[in-house]
Amino acid sequence: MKIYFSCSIRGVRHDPETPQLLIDHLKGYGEVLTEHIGQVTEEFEAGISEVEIFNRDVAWLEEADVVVAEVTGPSLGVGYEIDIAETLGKPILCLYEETGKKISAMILGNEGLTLRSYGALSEAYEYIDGFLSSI
Ligand code: 6IA
Repeated sequence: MKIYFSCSIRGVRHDPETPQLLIDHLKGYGEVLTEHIGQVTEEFEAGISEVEIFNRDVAWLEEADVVVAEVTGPSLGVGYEIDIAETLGKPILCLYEETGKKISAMILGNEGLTLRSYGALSEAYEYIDGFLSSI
């Protein structure tokens, strides 16, 4: 299974550890096309242009069997990727941590998405397990 994992990079990154932990869990189900976005370092964006990033990510979205998005921190890129994935007809799981802050109504109000809120990360893993085994 090819998995496109989406999470905030230049938007609000609410917890620096969570993306990599989710990616590590997703790897148990197949190839995570975006595995490099787990760790954002100073060198992270060196050597690749904005156009190359956009084109590569759209190609990966086309290639993916499923999209898993961590949507706790607001991100233009994540919202945009969810829209592209929806247009492509991909199954989409959106996970967000219960922080007390409301997620955009454009996500919460979209009945075409599978939305799950988690407290402990173990709950997020359970939602991933349920979603991916149903595909
Ligand atoms: O608006 P944001 O930056 O928060 O958008 C985050 C989303 O856009 C993520 O889900 C990524 O899939 C995508 N995205 C944004 N920047 C990059 C990126 N830059 N590389 C891949 N996807 C990105 C750094 C490239 C670096 C590893 C050489």
